[in-house]
Amino acid sequence: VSEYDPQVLQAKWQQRWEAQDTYRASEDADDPRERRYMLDMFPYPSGDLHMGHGEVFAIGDVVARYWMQQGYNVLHPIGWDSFGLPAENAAIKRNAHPAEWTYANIETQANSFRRYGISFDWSRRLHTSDPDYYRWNQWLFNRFFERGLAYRKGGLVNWCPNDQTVLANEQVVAGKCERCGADVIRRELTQWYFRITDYAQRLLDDMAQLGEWPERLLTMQRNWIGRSEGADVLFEVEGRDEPVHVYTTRPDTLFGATFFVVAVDAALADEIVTDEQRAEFESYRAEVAKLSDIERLATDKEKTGVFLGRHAINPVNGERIPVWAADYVLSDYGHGAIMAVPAHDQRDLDFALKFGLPVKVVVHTGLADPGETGEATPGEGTLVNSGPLDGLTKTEAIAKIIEILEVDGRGAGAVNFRLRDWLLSRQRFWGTPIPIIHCADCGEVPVPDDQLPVTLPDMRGEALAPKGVSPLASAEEWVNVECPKCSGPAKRDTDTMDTFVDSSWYFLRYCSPGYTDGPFDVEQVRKWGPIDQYVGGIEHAVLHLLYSRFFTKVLHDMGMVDFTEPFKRMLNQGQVINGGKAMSKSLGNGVDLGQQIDDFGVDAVRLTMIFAGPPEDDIDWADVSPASSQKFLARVLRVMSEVDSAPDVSFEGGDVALRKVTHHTIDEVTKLVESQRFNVAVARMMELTSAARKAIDSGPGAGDPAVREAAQALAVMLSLVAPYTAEEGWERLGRTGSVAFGGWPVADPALLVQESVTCVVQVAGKVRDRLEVSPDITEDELRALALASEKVASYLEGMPRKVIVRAPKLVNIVP
Ligand code: ANZ
Ligand code: ZN
Repeated sequence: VSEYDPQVLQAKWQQRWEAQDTYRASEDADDPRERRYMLDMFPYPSGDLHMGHGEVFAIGDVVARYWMQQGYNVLHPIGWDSFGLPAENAAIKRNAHPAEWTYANIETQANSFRRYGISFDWSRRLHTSDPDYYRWNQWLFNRFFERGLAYRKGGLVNWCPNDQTVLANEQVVAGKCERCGADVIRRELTQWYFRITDYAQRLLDDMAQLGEWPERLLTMQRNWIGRSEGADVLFEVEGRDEPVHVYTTRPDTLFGATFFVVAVDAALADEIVTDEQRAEFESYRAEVAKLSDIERLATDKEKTGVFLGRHAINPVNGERIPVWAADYVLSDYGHGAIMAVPAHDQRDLDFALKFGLPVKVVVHTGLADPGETGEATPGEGTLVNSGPLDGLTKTEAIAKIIEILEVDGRGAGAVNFRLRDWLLSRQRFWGTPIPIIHCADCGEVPVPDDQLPVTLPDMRGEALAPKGVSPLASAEEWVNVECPKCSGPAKRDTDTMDTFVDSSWYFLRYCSPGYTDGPFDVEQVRKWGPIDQYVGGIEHAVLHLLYSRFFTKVLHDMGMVDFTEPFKRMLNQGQVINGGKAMSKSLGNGVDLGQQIDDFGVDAVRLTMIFAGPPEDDIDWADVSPASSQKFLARVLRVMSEVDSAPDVSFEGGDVALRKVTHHTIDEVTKLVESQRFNVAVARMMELTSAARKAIDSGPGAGDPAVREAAQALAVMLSLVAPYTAEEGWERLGRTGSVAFGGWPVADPALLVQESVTCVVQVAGKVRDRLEVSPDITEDELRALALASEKVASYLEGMPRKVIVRAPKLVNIVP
């Protein structure tokens, strides 16, 4: 492939694209083109780009370039999610400032992106760690604060002992820190929260707008929000004045409640435990504090608990039931206390069997007694042992008991969500300072908008080391300020914001990146938003993708955006793995993107990624061949170089057979790109390349207009995946301007007509009809056609017959 030198093409075209600002979105208000917004999740600047980046951005670029070819004014921006822990850890190690590491890595990645040929509009580049970006995080925080959507509360929070910071629930995965993998523990701390729970129902309802999101993603969000319907029931507890609330999804089983459980870490447990039971309770509580939620809730975990020495009264039948504390009841779900119905709930049954508590069946399901089998019966059935509910179905009983409870003032129907408020304080340095000043007299006072940004003080090296309190606390000069309200001595809040705040609205900033009167120009967002296609990892399902939806709704309520969902269509790419396993240092199976590019060229690497399979699937780098991709690209470029006709030649008189192949390919590739089956689209381009090659070598020859037509269509279609080769080919075809705007080819319907073959229909050995049929016709279809033929019909009257079908060419009807 000597004549195909990818590195030479890259150098040549990269330089031209930059000089001509080829992919810049037009800001011209008079530009008549419809707008489209294509976004890839912005990268975190940890070192150079890796294979994963290579894949996401290759996929996103197919979409962006397709729209450019179709004549849209496309916004395809890039920026960096540049606050966060790794920068800080690197700074501590090198005794440097986190900014040094961060911005050096950003430069490295920016250069790699340019080389990788992604069609970014570089003029809109942003970095979330720039004060003129994070200033607007603070401004938005103030707006949330004014609306009661940002608030501070004490409580048990997730704490990563390794990163020495709190984590949001969404950042705890299977009991471990999402970032570093350490076991997360619980700590009692006062922290800032965003009231995302106020939006729980809308986050669910608006999913109706997300028909073009992967179902898997929607399911994950739906489960995370976790809406359930049931009832709040009030139980009197002996020795306590106020009744205690429990939330249950099965109020129909109220007559089967045989004990009561309070979360061991709930204030209520501490309050009601009797003196005799206190010692045992406290030691149990200390044990549980070491466990994560996941461990606490694991269904296979042996049940544990202690009796609190008190009894509760069942509101419907006055029965006294013992009150226990246990870890399988969570303090921050429902009301942190439950009525336990062991016959119909497995966790309650396990607990009852362990501690010898009674099991009372109240729904007859036809299954064996749970007290005997150890298997609870949660399913449908008929109510028994339940007074006024006897004989009812589960659904009827739920309605009836809610009615009874409401009449008696002992409960009411209720809806509950699993979603918790978003904990946003972090005890780390490299983030957005929370713009609050704590004053002994005035309380929490927001830093006035005109004093934003609150910038980070200059701190470096050891001063940033995690100590369990925010490093900012030691910057005394920075911390001690005047109260903006009373001018008395006050202190800044020393926590920084979760970096997911930064990414919750960056896509809006891209619409007007230099804007100084607000986080974004409302008019520009009206023009560009919402995002037409978003591409990024499924790992953000209940993090970034949920938070961004929440922010968008709040901004909508503030009148700043006119849509309620930020991302119309979502694609979750697969991972690049090697040898069937995720790439990792310990396995030594890492593949370096830069090295692949050095070896095979950008286009071959990108083509390999796209050709490997559907974009949602993982790519096993051990199964693909960038070397064959490179050979293919050399072959296409040769075809384009050999075309021997004028750029303005009419295709009309060209070889019809090749023209048909070209137009079929255009038709199919268009449909395939629309339905995001990019890999098959590439396969079709390969077929067209072979057809053009054949036409040159053993067909009508390189001067036939059909060969130019095929080559030009190829250049445009190929530009989606292999922009350098396509650009070079376009130039060699004598075309001016970038191939990126060559214009998507349109298939001519006249050239799409199916080929047909002639089928002979014989009756008793004599030809009676000829039918024009598709070469793909099935035997059944052909039999039906032949028997329906009028010419044949007269010969068949009264004749007993056997029909022999040889599709597509022969039907023989014999007596
Ligand atoms: C009695 C009952 C009987 C229940 C039965 C279930 C089956 P979802 O669907 O997740 O909302 N529950 C309530 N608060 C809890 C807490 N803080 N920690 C652990 N479990 C809690 O589940 C609601 C059900 O989970 C509630 O309905 C309650 O148990 C339990 F046959 O009440 B049920
Ligand atoms: Zn004050």
